[in-house]
Amino acid sequence: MFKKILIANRGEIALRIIRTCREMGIKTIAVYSTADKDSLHVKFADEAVCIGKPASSDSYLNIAHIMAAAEITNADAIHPGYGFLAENAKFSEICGEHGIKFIGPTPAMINAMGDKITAKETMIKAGVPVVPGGEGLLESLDHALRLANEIGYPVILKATAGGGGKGMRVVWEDGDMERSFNTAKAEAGAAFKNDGIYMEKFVEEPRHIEIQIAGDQYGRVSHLSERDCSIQRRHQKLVEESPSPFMTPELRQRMGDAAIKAASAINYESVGTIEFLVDKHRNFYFMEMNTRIQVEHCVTEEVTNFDLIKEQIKIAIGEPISGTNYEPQGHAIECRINAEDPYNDFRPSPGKITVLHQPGGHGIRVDSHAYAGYTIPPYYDSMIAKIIAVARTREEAINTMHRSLSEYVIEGIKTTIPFHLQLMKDERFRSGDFNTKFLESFKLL
Ligand code: MV4
Repeated sequence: MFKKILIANRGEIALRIIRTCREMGIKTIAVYSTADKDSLHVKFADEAVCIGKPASSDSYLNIAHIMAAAEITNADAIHPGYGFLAENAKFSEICGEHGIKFIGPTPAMINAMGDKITAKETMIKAGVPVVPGGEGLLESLDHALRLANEIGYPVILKATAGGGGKGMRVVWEDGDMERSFNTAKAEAGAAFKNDGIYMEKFVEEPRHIEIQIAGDQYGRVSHLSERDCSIQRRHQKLVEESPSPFMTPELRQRMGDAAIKAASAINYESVGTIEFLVDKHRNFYFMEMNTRIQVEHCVTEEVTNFDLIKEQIKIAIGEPISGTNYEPQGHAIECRINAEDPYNDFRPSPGKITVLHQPGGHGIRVDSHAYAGYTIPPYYDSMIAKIIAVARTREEAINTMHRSLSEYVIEGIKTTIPFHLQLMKDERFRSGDFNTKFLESFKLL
């Protein structure tokens, strides 16, 4: 087993990884920017190394600084967490060159899913359903117009180097194509230094349902059921749950099979997620694969009783997985608590937490790096806690979540707690009748 793991991340996920390492008897090394010197991950790790100035490019994204920290501390492995370098093929490659195990997929696996057109072609070959559309890059405006008329409007333009919603354009008719084509291309070029775009049929009012998978070094892949992540705002997930209220045993079987095919097609090693769009007729389409542990992994942990970080570390050391698929037991919901003002367009609200009482009690898990007296720096993600409620039924989990939110005391900053309190009482949310457009019409009182 690894003796020492360096955690190339911060915040709640760094703490989450430290907890599992401690249970496994593995020593941990925290890295931190000068803005994070008073962070909990620094205090809780066995060793800590400052890797630079507050800007991510000088610290958590700085490969040279992180590798230097790993060398001087003798790390056997690096866990990238999520965000930052988690899906950086170059980083995975450099770790390998230094004889340090990257706890995640190989560079080839990251690249196979990082380029969306390549990923889609791989999925078609593997027999995974994809959204109908033109194969390959759009060569010209003319090409785009021809293809849109073949597919039928509405269509969506996406960046091949994109993901997570950046640089997408929905086009409803010929007359809108020129402008959309040009802006999509310009945005893609500016955001990803790659202006390649492609086209798909636009699926209206879809659900976002993803399948958690795990693959080992011997080519075996299993799935651990789904998460419904349809409660999103501007491509930021706010609430996730498992099982999906839209799921049926038959759909889980079909989506689970497709997810295993998808991961097997690239011989995927590590934990990962296959994201699908699901329409109202329960047709589902591959959207993208996340080659990392995700923020919302906790809901799967609570309904399957797996520690996914532990599984990820065991896979990295070369242990085989069981090869069994897992059904959710009970129901888990996660609310992301962000330091943002929900009454003011979710504007970030960094600053000092003066008073803090985090919820607890039966059925509640809180993953957070917040403490009373902690100052949230303005440089990074605004998520300060995840509350996960677990119960036998969805209704009970929602009630437990509402109860826990109502006892959460946090002063000094604004948070998204009022938003979640109202959502947990919302009739449409409670009935399970929602899709990715739900929050567009949700009014905070
Ligand atoms: C789509 C779509 C409808 N049709 N593709 C958004 C994130 C990126 N991964 C892909 N996304 C979408 N792709 C087709 N062909 C609608 C979205 C989409 C969306 C997807 C999941 C969750 C929230 C969303 C919000 C707006 C649009």
